[in-house]
Amino acid sequence: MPEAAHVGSGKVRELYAIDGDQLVLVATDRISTFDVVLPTEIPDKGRVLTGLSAFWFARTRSTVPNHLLGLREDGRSSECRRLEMLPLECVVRGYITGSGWKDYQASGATSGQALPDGLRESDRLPAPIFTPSTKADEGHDENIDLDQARELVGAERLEEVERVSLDLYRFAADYALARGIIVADTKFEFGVDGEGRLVFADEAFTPDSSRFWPAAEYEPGRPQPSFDKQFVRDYCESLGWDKTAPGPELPDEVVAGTRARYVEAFERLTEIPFDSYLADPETVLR
Ligand code: Q0N
Repeated sequence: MPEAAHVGSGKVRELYAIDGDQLVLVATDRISTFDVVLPTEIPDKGRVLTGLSAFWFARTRSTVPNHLLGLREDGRSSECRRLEMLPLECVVRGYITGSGWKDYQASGATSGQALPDGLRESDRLPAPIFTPSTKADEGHDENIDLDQARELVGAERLEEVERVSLDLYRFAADYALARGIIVADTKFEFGVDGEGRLVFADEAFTPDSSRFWPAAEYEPGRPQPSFDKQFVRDYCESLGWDKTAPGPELPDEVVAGTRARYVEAFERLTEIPFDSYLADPETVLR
């Protein structure tokens, strides 16, 4: 992209500046597991994630404005408004898993919020909770309590992002559950525009920013299979790989099975054939 300056890299996405006001966010086909990016790509994974994000941005505009300006023809690149990002990862958990489950086992709480006794791993919480974390450039984000979050963004902005985050989660989790997918938890990033308005940025309810579980297989008391990455994890576990870089190459059948799961998530949630998205990405916005 010679017309744009590279401004940032994530594990699987790249960010370019078109000018002072506009960015292009490109979702690659890279996949990470156990926090390691694998040498093998999953064809169309980036298109699935870009299309899903755009779908959710279009459907949550009445809750909060977002950074999406348009989708490019390639289906993997989105043009976005350039914002001042808040230094906070806004996590909402509807189920107790991952670092929330670890915190709960150690202390009965997560992010300083007490939880009922007797929860089992993967249990649904009585109500979704807002558990912010700090952005770590390298390695894991660190869970923080609401007092620490308030120091980072101020009391008013924190109240606003908590309310908006919970609203977004309730909407998407209900929507997804009706289509057979549990959104166990999710992570949002917000920015602020030139007028001081809160804007939903980055990605929206993708399998990379959220834990998607197949509702048909949900059974609390154990870890749940990942909707999208379970074949990859199972294959990696079968190798006895030590989960440090470099990760293993994936065989064709694992790649094909994983691609099919990403496409299935897209089609279940959007009710749009993935081929229709490839033919005209803006289908997800209508
Ligand atoms: C921004 N990040 C997070 C993509 C994700 N609209 C925006 N305006 C200004 N900055 C950002 C956005 C957005 N979205 C978001 N970094 C900058 C992480 N990146 C890392 C690279 O890949």
